[in-house]
Amino acid sequence: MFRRREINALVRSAQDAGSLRRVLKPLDLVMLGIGGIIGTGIFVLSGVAAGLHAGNALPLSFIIAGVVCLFAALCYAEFSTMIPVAGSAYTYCYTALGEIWAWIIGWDLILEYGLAVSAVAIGWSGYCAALLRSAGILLPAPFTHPFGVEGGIVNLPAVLIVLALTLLLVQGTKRSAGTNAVIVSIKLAVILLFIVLSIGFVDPGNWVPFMPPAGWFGVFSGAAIVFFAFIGFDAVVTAAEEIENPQKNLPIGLIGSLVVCIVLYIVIGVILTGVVPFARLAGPDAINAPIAFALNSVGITWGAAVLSVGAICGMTSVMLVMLFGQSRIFFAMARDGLLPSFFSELNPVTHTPSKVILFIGAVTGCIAGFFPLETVAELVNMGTLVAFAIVAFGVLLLRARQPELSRPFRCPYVPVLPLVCIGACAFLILHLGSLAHLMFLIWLCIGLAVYFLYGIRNSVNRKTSECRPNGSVRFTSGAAVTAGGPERVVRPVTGADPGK
Ligand code: ALA
Repeated sequence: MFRRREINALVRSAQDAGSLRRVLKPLDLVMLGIGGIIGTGIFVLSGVAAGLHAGNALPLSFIIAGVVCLFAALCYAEFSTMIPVAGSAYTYCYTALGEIWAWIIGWDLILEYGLAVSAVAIGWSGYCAALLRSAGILLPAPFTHPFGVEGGIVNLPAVLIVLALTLLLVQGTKRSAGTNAVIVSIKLAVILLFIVLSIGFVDPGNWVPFMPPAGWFGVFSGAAIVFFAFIGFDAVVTAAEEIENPQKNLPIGLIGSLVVCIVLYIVIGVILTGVVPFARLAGPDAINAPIAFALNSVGITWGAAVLSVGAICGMTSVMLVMLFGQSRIFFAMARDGLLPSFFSELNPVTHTPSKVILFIGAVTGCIAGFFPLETVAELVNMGTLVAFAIVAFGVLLLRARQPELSRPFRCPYVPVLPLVCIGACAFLILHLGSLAHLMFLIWLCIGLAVYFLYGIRNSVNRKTSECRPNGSVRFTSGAAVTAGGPERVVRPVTGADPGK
């Protein structure tokens, strides 16, 4: 349960035959990050955060959430350059904390990415229906709502968009990255359009008073909500095995995409609250589309329509990145034997884990089609904050346990920065609802049951490793620790570790 993977062997095994192709460049990564970040959070939740919690201090909420994410990104950067293999926080925990912790974090990330895809698909469907309605095309209610909601049977557009993106991802990573770059360019363009069109309508009188009625509590509650708007940058590291020169390019992708989004969000927050008195953002007309509402309110209706198209594009790329990230976590967990080997088989033509992508697409598509997920954003935030805190803890632990390891990127101000990151994540978790806490615990219990019934028995570590006195585990580099097919053999090391 507490065995750890040995880093050099882990990297070697990922480089062996059967692994993914390194095709992603720095710009692809920044685009991948932005693709995962800008979506429902800014286009929908910014209105909720300003109207109901943070008021004119919305930019402060963005700064707080953004800084927490930046600290987490620096911790991710240290880990991901040290261990540039698929699996993200899951793999880092395997090396720093041990198998059971890796399982918990992997299970947590499956929840985060899966529900994020479903939630964004539902939002996407709502935006699409509204845009078509404004063009005079009415979609039938039974096929735009889940069963039991407003006469609905299935939210068909949500299912179809998830399936379409699933098929795109199966085609191959480079093609997906290319499509993502086009979509991200469109959404950046509409955000810049919003800034240019609305900046002339800012009334500084709207910014008074600056602090919300609930004071700092409102600002922090707003930060706990808009945190959702930053989720997604961590998906960059799930592509670690498909990145050229990951030691150099991963930090660029992680930190670059996050900084671009922090700056854009602060500017949008300032302009939004300057154009519309914040209390109006909580109104029924604004709550689902606050940014388009701001343009409509100053009479630029064509701009609002263009922005809606951009928002739809934005949500599309978020789903693409999240689906991508989830498939790579599954892939890594299955490669380690903690999930059935079926999930780690690569398609020989496209070099993608196509079976797992199709499986995930089907499950998240069903959730999007049949469930009204009101508390999903909170649950997604919960899962992500837990993941960030564990990664920061892992950085501290590995610095103490293995200070001699080569770290191409070093997180600055250790141990202060990771400790602040852990504290800030815990603080934001406390600002989330109790339902999210409860649902998270239930998901965790299900995960532990799966681990003890399947993972612990089939773990590659357990079957093929030799435990060192300190509990870490070595593999020979002669075979890939990939899918569990009969041709893929992993031999325990009996002599010196050649990677040392
Ligand atoms: N950050 C992503 C969004 O806002 C999850 O949609």
